[in-house]
Amino acid sequence: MAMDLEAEGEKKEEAAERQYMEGVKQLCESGIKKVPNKYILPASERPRVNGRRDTAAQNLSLKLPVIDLSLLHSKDHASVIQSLEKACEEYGFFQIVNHGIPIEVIRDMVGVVRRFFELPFEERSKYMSSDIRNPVRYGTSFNQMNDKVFSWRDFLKLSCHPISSALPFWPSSPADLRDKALLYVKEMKSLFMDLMEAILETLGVNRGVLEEFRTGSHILVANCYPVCPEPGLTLGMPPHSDYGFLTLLLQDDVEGLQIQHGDEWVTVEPVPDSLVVNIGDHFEIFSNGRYKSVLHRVLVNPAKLRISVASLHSLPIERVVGPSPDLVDDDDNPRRYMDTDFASFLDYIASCESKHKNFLESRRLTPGKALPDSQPI
Ligand SMILES: O=C(O)CCC(=O)C(=O)O
Repeated sequence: MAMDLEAEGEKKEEAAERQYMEGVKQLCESGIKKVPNKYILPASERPRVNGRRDTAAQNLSLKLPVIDLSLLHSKDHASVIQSLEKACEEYGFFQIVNHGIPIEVIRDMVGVVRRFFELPFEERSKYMSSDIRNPVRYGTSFNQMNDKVFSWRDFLKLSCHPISSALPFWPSSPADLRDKALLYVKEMKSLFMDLMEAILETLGVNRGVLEEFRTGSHILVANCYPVCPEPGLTLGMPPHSDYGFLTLLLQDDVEGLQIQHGDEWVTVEPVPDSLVVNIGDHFEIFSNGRYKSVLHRVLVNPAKLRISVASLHSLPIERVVGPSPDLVDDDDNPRRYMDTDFASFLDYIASCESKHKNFLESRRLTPGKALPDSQPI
């Protein structure tokens, strides 16, 4: 009898685990009224502690620097470069407006992503894969193969480089997804190149590396954060930093993104049709620590589903990234990071819970830590 009960309990648990793997959208459609234990964070990691609301919930939100990119190619070039430098140094995050991307391309992208997540589960699940090297991947949580506590988020990841070999793998439904996403991806790439050129100028480094970014890695991550019945118990994404050089983030009009600024978590207010830009781990390494990749997380809410689309850019995946020689000086500014490459980052996230900035920490040099033999870029 006891054995029967135990076996039944195990069966139920296995069924629940399978259901969690199918994603939050699917879970919500089963009519849950409470957040399952699988998603409940330890009290110290929750967005509200002891019933008190945290900074975001008190509506203390941060006005990130807003940069008008149309001025980059005007007589105000020097002042835009100065604002970019200040934004990268003080915040690691900024918003851009007048970026030149047609508004319909932006709105169509959010629209088609929303329609993708509204598809029946059978359609979405065709793209499920636990292989992080797949050119298309539908999944849930942050790192679902390793997360002990799941995040309240489903995602669709699309490889964008080389585009001709990635495109045939992208979802064929909704029927306009490939067209809409392709237009968006091309705009993102060109905006990324403009931003990189300007930010390399702020660092005063040799800009020879710019050409290499043309064939660099580019991944699009569409995120869906369904309505959550108990948003104080879980997160849409745990605190993390991004691995690449720059992330260009499109968020809809629903608040959720928070960045760590000083000791506080502060909400990044959505600005219509703008993009949020942030420094990634590779850029922190390249700048030898001058520009920091900043921890960020996502809150969920009880009223509105939220959509965001992150465009992650870096150098070609086989390329070794290290501090720029122009920013290393053995006497005054010694090298602070080991070289790294994309393959070691992928191995790292496949093998552990990649939260916070622990990949970057693994590359940080401390006095006495030996340098590997590879060369910096
Ligand atoms: O949804 C957001 O606002 C942030 C997404 C994010 O941090 C990511 O995709 O890495």
